[in-house]
Amino acid sequence: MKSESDKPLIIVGAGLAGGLLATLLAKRGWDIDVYEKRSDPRVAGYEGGRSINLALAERGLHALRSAGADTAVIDRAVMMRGRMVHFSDGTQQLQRYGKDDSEVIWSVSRGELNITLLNAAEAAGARLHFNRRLDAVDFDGRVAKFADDHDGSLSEADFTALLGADGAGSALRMAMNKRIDLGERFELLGHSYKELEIPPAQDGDFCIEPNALHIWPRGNYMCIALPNDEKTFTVTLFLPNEGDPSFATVQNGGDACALFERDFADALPLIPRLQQDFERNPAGLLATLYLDRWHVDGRAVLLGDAAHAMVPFHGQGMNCAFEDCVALASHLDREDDLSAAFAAFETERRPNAAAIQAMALENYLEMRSRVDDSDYLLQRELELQLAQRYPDRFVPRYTMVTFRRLPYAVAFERGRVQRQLLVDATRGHDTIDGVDWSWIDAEVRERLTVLEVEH
Ligand code: FAD
Ligand code: 8RB
Repeated sequence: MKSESDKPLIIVGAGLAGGLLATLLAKRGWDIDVYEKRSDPRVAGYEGGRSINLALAERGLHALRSAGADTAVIDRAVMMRGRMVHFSDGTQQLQRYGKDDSEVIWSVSRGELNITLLNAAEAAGARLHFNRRLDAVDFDGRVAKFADDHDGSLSEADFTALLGADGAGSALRMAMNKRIDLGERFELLGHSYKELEIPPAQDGDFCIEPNALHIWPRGNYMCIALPNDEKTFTVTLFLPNEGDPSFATVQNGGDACALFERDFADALPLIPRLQQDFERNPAGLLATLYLDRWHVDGRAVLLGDAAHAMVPFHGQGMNCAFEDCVALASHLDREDDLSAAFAAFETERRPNAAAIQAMALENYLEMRSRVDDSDYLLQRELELQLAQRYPDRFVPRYTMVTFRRLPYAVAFERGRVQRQLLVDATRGHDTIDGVDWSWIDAEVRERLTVLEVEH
């Protein structure tokens, strides 16, 4: 299908999904305008401010490949081979994510990634408009209204359809909701986060192991750190909103220092500006957004965080948003009209978004407490053995999510079967020596079909 009229498709938001979607669609010959509320980061410097990094995994990387933007991104990324777990007693342990360096995740700078995608979108023929905040939509007349937050001016644009890549606080979603009930539901996690920074060491090098995602699990809360290519780390402290410790009890820089002295003693000397970082940086809320509908006939559709914001604990928000872009572009190619394309996109992606949202919630518990729990370590040991014994049937859930591209919903369901099997097989055992292999073998063959490798 190609455009139904001479009006463009308008992408709202030139963030991560907006940049990639514009590239994919412009390359396929669609007439694309992108409207972004912020100024052009290539001119003004990135408005997001601090150097913030994201974990890029196979799903996101594959989507970048399909836009020809993968090498530019990987060139400046830092490889993360596994979790470096920092225990309370100060010891550390690297838990590898994959079988070798073909199964790693990448720490990338959000600002640089965004710029790479904007350049790719423009090179593909998309027109980018900055300082244009979507303000209102006339769905009948197919006119979008924008405000410039810098000079207060207003403008309008005609469209064939609106593609909403305007993030968790989507203005397009709000406008769609006025026309039809999208069934919007926000579920707050009850925990928030704060970003801190580990600068380079005196000699200019990384202070701690660069090729890992660092985790300080502390039961009901945790810290993580991801490397930046300028040899700093962005640390994120996750705490509950209530209780002790929480953002209710840890209120200022002094409280934060005391918390780190007690619970993150090995990290404290690495964060010289802990007090300032804590007081200057706002605490961010964490929530999951569920919608019953993602589109208004052939006039508007949502994707990425605008459709399904999730908690961060699987590092899949961007990866999932990028997968959405590839899926939407391919449905637009295949279907005869926009309405059918949007409906097919939603049917494909909504169950998968729900599955990664659920897995992201579960991974918080896994990261903050289960990584040093003995039942869990026993199950993990058996899991690694089963993964070797049945490489095409028993694939750890983390691997299916992070290093494969099978639908998230399939990873979720197979993960459930596998977890049950691990719990049943290790029940009453302290080591894996006594497990009943013949029972396990039979269960695996019966309950886990051979998993094809995606191409
Ligand atoms: P965004 O990237 O948020 O883009 C939305 C864009 O729309 C923005 O440019 C915004 O300015 C613009 N906009 C908003 N409103 C309007 C309007 N009214 N009019 C016009 N434009 C508008 N994901 C991972 O996969 N791995 C990670 O490690 C990871 N780490 C993260 C770390 C942090 C600190 C945060 C906050 C998120 C992280 N995520 C991560 C999640 C990831 O950032 C999001 O899932 C992803 O950015 C979603 O892309 P998007 O394009 O839907 O939204
Ligand atoms: N959003 C990540 C993982 C899984 C790591 C593992 C977890 C920070 C906000 Cl919390 C988190 C992961 O299971 O060992 N991979 O990538 C990224 C994560 O947090 C990112 C940096 C983050 N996202 C609001 C803060």
